[in-house]
Amino acid sequence: MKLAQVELRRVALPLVAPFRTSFGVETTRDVLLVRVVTADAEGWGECVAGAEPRYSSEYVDGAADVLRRFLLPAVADLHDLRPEAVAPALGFVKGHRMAKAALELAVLDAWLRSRGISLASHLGATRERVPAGVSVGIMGSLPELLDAVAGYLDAGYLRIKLKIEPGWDLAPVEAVRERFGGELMLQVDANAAYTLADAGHLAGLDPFGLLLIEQPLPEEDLLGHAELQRRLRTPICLDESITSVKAAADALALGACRIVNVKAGRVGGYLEARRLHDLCHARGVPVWCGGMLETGIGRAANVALAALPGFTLPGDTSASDRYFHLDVTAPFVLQNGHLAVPQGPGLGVEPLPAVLEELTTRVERLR
Ligand code: NPQ
Ligand code: MG
Repeated sequence: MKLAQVELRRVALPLVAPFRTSFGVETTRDVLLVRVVTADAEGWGECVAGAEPRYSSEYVDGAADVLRRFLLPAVADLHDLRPEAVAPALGFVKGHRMAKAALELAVLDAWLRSRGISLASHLGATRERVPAGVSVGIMGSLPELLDAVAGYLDAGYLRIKLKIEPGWDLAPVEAVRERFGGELMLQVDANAAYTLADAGHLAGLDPFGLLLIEQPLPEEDLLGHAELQRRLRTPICLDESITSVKAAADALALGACRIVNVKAGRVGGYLEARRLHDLCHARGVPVWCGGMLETGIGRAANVALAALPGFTLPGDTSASDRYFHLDVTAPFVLQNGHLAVPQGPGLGVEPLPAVLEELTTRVERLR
């Protein structure tokens, strides 16, 4: 396989409601899609970088720039373009994992389509549907939060994740436990908003029986997470800190976490994400699939990944309508709290041409 043409397409998806986290408020998802064309097939990938570098150092204009100037030329030089060849060919570029992951996914999709193999089976999926959790943003008041959680539980979501920050942590957890009971699968995500000085305060979450607390401290602070874990009963799960299999191995060796959030974009691609799953599975460490407000393209890939056997906790693999009125693919819908794993070749989904046109803000064609 050889790269013939590439399209960098920017799409803007208005969110059904603002999504607030400790790092900011999102009202529109500005997404970069990558389309690769080869003689055999075409394929799509999605870059999960945000519009601004708030979740991590990557941002969508930066991803487009590094793809255009460095990543695409390196992959265009490959005469035997196979999915496993992409990451090594891009290794000379430091970082930019979300940009690399988007390109690798587009190549994977094209390669698997040309062979009639689904991404799920290629990755080693063992299930045909995956349990769905939902991430609930920081709200203006507790009644608003309880209404939102009630709506998601009515829709069938099997696990609730509350976004937290200093000033919005113990009270929302207590209110949700009081209203919905102790059996509800409940976890929280701080997106790095705390410091070790908050250890005593965060220990106040322990009585609520949470599944986990996600990324309480900054990305670089593995030792801080290890110290915090010694002071908490609630398991720490790392998200932002897990930038590679190596970072995960180090975090586990240090005792910085007991659970791992797997996001392919954050670790540079679905093949590295599979290796991350394999490492954790071999060590008996539970993993679950994170989410980055993906369109149906990235969502399809996440659902395929989440069908691997080590994904023992429900993921942030929500239905399309959790975020969007209109998705670029046929929407993913909740069926008894689960999403069906696409079974067709490659991603098993593709953009709907009319919707894609309607949502596109910019197209760049390269060859
Ligand atoms: C998390 N996701 O687990 C992320 C955070 C997140 C579903 O909670 C644009 C780009 C918006 C990246 C919103 C969920 C985002 C984003 C939230 C990442 O930490
Ligand atoms: Mg997170």
